[in-house]
Amino acid sequence: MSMMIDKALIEAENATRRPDLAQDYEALGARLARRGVDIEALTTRAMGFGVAVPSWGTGTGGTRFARFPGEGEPRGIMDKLDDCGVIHQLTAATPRVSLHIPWDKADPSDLRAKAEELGLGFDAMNSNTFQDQPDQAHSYKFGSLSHTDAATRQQAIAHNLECIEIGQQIGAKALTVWIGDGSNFPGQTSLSWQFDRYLESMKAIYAGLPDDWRIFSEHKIYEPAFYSTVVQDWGTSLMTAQELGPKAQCLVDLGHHAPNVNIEMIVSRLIRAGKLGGFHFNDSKYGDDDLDSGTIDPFRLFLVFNELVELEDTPGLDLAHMIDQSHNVTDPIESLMISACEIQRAFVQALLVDRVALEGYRQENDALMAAATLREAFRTDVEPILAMARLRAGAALDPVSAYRASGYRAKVAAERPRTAAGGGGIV
Ligand code: LRH
Ligand code: MN
Ligand code: MN
Repeated sequence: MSMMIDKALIEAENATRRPDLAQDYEALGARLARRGVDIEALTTRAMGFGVAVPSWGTGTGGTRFARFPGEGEPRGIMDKLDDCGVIHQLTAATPRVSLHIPWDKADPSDLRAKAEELGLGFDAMNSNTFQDQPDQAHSYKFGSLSHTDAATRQQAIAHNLECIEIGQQIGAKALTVWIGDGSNFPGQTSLSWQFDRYLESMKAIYAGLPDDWRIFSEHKIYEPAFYSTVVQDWGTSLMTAQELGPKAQCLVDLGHHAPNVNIEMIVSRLIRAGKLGGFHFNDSKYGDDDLDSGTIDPFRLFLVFNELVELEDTPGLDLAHMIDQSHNVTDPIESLMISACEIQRAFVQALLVDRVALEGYRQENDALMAAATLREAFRTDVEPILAMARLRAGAALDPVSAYRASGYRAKVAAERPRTAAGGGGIV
């Protein structure tokens, strides 16, 4: 049974907000027209924007200390897809889901049928060689694709090939590889030979990639390895993508950098190298916090999109926009809806940058006015554009309000048994 939200409820919710939106949209339209900007063009772009939801984000996350599950946690991938269907229904901004294998392993035809029923597609597949599964022959305690033991490496390669195979059956077109391999002590591993082994394994996976697929290499500065990590930054990720070939690109997870790193610069460099494949959006204060997008540093998110918009006509640029978050104290559906809207907001704000003026200020070395040009776009309240995009797509003007009014969580809680609280874990 589909758990989608009743359309009449969304319409009733929207009806109460429509008059205000009409006024706000008109006022913003007039304001933008004075700047020579057509609000309708922006609304069309907003409607065309989509970001994928991570299946694993629909359950309450946890830290290594504890997990505090909420009501009605999804029991498996079919429940997760139901939740993703609601997120898309109410935001019209999340048309695809990114799966993690083996967490989401199921009969591919069931996955396809369920997604179809919910109007969803699938984005990049994610492999998992950072945990041991109950039935596996070789442990990843000391690494996976870069392990010293050839049989362990082979097992990790085979898992990635299986992810591609599953993905092919459900219409996915990319595989994201993130490994936890590294070391906890200086001297524990050879920084050089370990990377060579990783590359060799990645080449074996690349060889099994269909022609119309891409493989994304995701870097992360540290964790779970605390002294060294094999793919620790965008330099190693770029080396990997260049070594593998044209179907290999880099994935930037916003939380995977040291504090203060200029991520928008990394984005620009990777695009210029033809090697930016996609994103894992989230926000962070300290490390890989996986907090909701745009909740800590919305200006940084805007600056990332500023680069994307400035370079959007780059030939061959085809980005997989995905969210990667962990929700510990909120209803994951609400967090994912808010995040999708914040990502979409950053995109629309970046579209507002007066690029002709900006380039003029750059040429004149007018640093103050160049920065002011960006701020003018960032400070513009584009909510009426986002809301209008949702209204026209049949989604909710206020997704969280409609979701709460629907009683969805209580309804699914009646079917989904409470999950156990307790020890840590990332999902
Ligand atoms: C690693 C990561 C990676 C994993 C996900 C669960 O920190 O960002 O993308 O697949 O978390
Ligand atoms: Mn990630
Ligand atoms: Mn992460």
